[in-house]
Amino acid sequence: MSIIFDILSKKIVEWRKEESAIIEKGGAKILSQVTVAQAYGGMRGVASLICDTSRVPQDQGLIIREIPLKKLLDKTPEEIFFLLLTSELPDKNQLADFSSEIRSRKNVPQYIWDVLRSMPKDSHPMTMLNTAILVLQKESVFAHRYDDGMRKEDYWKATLEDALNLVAKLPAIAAGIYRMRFNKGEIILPDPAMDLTGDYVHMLGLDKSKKEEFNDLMRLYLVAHCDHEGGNVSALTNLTINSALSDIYYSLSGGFDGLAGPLHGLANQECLKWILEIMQKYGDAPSKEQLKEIVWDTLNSGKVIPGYGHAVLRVTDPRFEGFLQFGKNHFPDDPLFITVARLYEVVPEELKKIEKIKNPWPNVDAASGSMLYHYGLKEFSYYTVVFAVSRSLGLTAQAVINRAMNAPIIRPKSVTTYFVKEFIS
Ligand code: CMX
Repeated sequence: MSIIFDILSKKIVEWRKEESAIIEKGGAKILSQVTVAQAYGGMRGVASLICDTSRVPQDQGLIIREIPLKKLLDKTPEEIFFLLLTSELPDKNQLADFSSEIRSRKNVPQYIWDVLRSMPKDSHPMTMLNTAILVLQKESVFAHRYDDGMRKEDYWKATLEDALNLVAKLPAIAAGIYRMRFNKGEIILPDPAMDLTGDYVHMLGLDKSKKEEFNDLMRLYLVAHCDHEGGNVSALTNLTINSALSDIYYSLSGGFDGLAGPLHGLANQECLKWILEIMQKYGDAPSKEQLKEIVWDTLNSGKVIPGYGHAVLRVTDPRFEGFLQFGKNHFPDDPLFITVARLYEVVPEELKKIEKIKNPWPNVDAASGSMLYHYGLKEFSYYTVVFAVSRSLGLTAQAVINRAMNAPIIRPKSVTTYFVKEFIS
């Protein structure tokens, strides 16, 4: 059995003891209160969930297992997945073992390709991805072992099997969707000798010039989008579905249905679309004055500025900073990149003038799409799929941890407007 099962077996015993001690000592302490406005306002700011894989302080951005993202930007998706699962970065042996465990699980059953090929040609790539994950559900180790009467103690092991299988297969499925949906020729099958990033790039089959650079961008992309605590739309959906002991094929596909929304993961597609429209209107690299004009045209037409604002963050997203630095290092003269960087000089100052907007700063989606575009991945309806491949690391890790901790079914209480009217009178 792979090292990851051994490490987690030991850690989970400790984590369970720690949780019991916490609840015994401070279980009655009040973590958060909920105002009527918060109940109507998407529960914003209500601390009522435990998620140990990562946290997002509003003044710092993503911290994975107590390591700020800025210190992890040179890591690989395999290292990050190990960190999310275990709370520690792997040493050399652990990484080799973990990587080979993932590499051995890459094969995608033929029926997935058959189903994807039978979908309407204009299906959104996210619909194709979520369909593929759901169709793959029949492979769930958790579902089969549950049917066979698996003990509760072992739920996490079966969930980890599913997590490793899904994370290993998603790059092939995602790359296959790209090639089918955008008529790029035959799908390219996974290579068990390659790491997650290299294989994903290989299977996308893009122009091979600047291959090393694109490989590095993809590595950064897969690391930067991996997790963002437990309360965002996709994470909460994933955890809620999984809490019913629906396996992670069900929960991940449900979570990704949320990621497909324009206020969440689809914002990177929306953002690039918006920037390309600007460039079409004003020519390459519009001036600051022109950008200011377009920002107000967009706002006055009742639309949001994609890639700006956040439900939690109140500073520039460190993930945006990571991509901005990548662009500065590799293609500072690309007009698209110049526009992205110039928007960063313009948009926050304008959004600050609108009182209701709590965060005028860019989130990850303000830059990520332009990076993929630069290297020839120009079909921006595909960008949320790349986001999802990365986010599968965090969402599956969260599900494994919750099964390990025997997290109960999620069931907050709702109240009616009738109740609230009585309550405030
Ligand atoms: N442009 C215009 N208006 C904005 C705005 C933006 N970028 N960001 C916030 N606002 C508006 C909201 O629409 C809201 O208006 P109403 O009260 O009229 O509905 C008001 O400001 C208050 O919003 P908020 O409390 O600052 O932000 P929320 O927590 O409600 O929403 C988010 C957060 C991300 C949905 C919002 O900032 C937004 O729509 N941004 C643009 C889309 C985007 O980039 N999404 C990606 C986020 C990252 C991710 O999850 O992937």
